[in-house]
Amino acid sequence: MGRRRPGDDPDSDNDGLMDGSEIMSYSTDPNDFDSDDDDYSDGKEVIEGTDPLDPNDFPLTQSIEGFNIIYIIGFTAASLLLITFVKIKKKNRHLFYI
Ligand SMILES: [Ca+2]
Ligand SMILES: [Ca+2]
Ligand SMILES: [Ca+2]
Ligand SMILES: [Ca+2]
Repeated sequence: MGRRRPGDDPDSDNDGLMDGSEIMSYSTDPNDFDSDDDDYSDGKEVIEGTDPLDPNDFPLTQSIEGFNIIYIIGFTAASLLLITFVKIKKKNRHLFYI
C-alpha cells in the first residue's frame, strides 16, 4: 500500500473504475464494462449514484427527475426574486416622487 505506479491498478474493461476499486469498493466485475448489463457502464453508474450491480437501477430516470426538480426550484426562485425586485423598485419610485 502507498506505492502507486502507472499500470499497477489498470482499468481493464475501460469503464472508468480501476480494477482495484471494482473489486474492493464496488464488487463489480473488473473485466466487464457493464456488470449488470443495463447499458450503463459501471463507472457511469458510480458517478450517477445508481447501483452498478442492479439492472433495474440506472441513471436515466434519476437524471430526468433530478433535472426537473432543479429546474422547478430554479424557476420558482427566479420568479420570487423578480417579484421582490419589482416590488422594491415600485416602492422606491413611489417614495422618490413624494
Ligand atoms: Ca474497470
Ligand atoms: Ca467493470
Ligand atoms: Ca450497468
Ligand atoms: Ca445498474
